[in-house]
Amino acid sequence: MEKKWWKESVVYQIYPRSFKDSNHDGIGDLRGIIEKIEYLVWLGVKAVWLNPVYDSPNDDMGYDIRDYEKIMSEFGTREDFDLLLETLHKHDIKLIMDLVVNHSSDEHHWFVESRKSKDNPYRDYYFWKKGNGFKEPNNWASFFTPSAWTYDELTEEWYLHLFSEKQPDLNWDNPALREEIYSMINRWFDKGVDGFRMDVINLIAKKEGLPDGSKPTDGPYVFSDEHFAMQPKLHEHLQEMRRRCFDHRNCMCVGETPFVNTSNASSLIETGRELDLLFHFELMDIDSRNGKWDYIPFNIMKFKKLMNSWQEALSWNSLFWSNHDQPRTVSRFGDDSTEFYRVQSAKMLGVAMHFLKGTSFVFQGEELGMTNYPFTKIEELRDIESLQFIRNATKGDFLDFAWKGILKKGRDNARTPMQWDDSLYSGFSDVLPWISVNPNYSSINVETEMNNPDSILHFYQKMISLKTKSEVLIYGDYEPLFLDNEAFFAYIRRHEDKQIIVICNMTKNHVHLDYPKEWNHQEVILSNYENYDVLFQPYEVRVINLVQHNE
Ligand code: ISL
Ligand code: CA
Repeated sequence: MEKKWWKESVVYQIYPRSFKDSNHDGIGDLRGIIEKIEYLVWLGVKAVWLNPVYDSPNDDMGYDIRDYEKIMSEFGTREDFDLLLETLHKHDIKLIMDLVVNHSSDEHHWFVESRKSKDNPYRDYYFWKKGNGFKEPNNWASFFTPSAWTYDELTEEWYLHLFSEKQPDLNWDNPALREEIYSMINRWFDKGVDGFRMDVINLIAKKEGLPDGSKPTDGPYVFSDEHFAMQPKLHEHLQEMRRRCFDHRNCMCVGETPFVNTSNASSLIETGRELDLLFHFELMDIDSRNGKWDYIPFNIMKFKKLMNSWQEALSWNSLFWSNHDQPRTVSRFGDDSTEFYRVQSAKMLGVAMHFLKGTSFVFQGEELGMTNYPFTKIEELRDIESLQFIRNATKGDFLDFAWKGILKKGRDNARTPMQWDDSLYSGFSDVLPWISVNPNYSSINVETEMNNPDSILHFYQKMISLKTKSEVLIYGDYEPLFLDNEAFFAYIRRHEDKQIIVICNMTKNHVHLDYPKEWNHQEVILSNYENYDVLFQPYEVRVINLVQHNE
């Protein structure tokens, strides 16, 4: 197994808008992050992934980039960025940037030009097409709006956008565009960044001719990933990008790749070595049926099967419970119904995921056991996806369904301000923040948890320290245990003559587990309880270091 820094690092994901406000405008910023670097050092993370910090009109919170080489003015200046990078590096923390090149903002100068005329040199940087009569060129649905096309009167053509109409898709068939993107990436590398998280990178190649999607649908538009995800051309683009930007550097590129499964994932990261890591969506989709809003309860057996199949499919996985697009981990997969269960289940989940084989990503606030937000009115929402959804669900049953969906799955759950202490606005800012602070901040916050050795925060610190220092937990093989057991998620990690066993009771019940007697007198290196018995306590996690006795 090839050794790499990014295999030995736990990555901490920072959503800059909600991390720390340093200049009293209610918006998190780069100087705010610099103020908190000591915290990251204490936590033991070795890399930070920043959500987009580039100039943007913020239709989709920075995922609509107006200028790839300018810092968003709300977040600070180029000097602030340089200082952040320098300070992180001084503390031995790498910096991973977000790379959003499936689409740009409609305010990017490429698009401003492209829109001007059919023979503009930038026309072909995007997808422009004549309508099909008075209708869109094809029937594709977008992630955020009903249709993936918007009509532009000036040239009487439509442009493609898989996301909002302010996020036109870039045309990767255009070689000039690809050159611009590679140069931009290389300039960031030359400044010293250590890698990229590549937004919906497996959607950049579209099927030639942009044919209609053929999935069954009730409405006029259908989600046509068969024509825009994992297309053969994708591999050509990624291989070229790797040659031009990544190959000769000691960097890490992790692709965000919806619609990827255990059979096609290895074409991206093993055979082709196009990416180092990928974020698939199979766990994120585990509790829904027809699209993300159609919630079904989390099922332990399904979870076990899924995690096991990914551990077996890839030699190296990305390990994450949540991110800025997902609800809070403990509310979703754990139990925030009582304080006791919240604490115990958050600790158990932390180990269950992060001691698997792969690179761990911890989303800000996960280490505190931050929870979903009790949204009650539309005015509290900020996310374009939730807003579009709720506005289209104007009445009756559907409105009910929409609110339930938003409470369970809405992206704003992840985006409320980081809870630093129990002062007004949770120490995130001293003025009203851009999005409300979760009302539970007075008990769930860094300061309170720092003062409590039994907190989730201290547990995460220990867990991260074990994960980043143990050869077994980093490079060791994985093997599932008790696969048919309906309460426990358990596995063993093995490296040379060392073995570590992880046992997680994923239920709130006391459950009996018959395990080999010889494990009994072994060292428990991490647990959320103090006394160990064959009867496991609610959400108990037990990590056992198996010492081999040489006869
Ligand atoms: O969050 C989602 C809907 O619930 C996903 O479908 C999401 O849109 C998809 O995973 C792509 O996410 C990424 O690209 C989007 C951006 O809105 C997300 O924040 C980003 O993570 C468009 O750039
Ligand atoms: Ca600010």
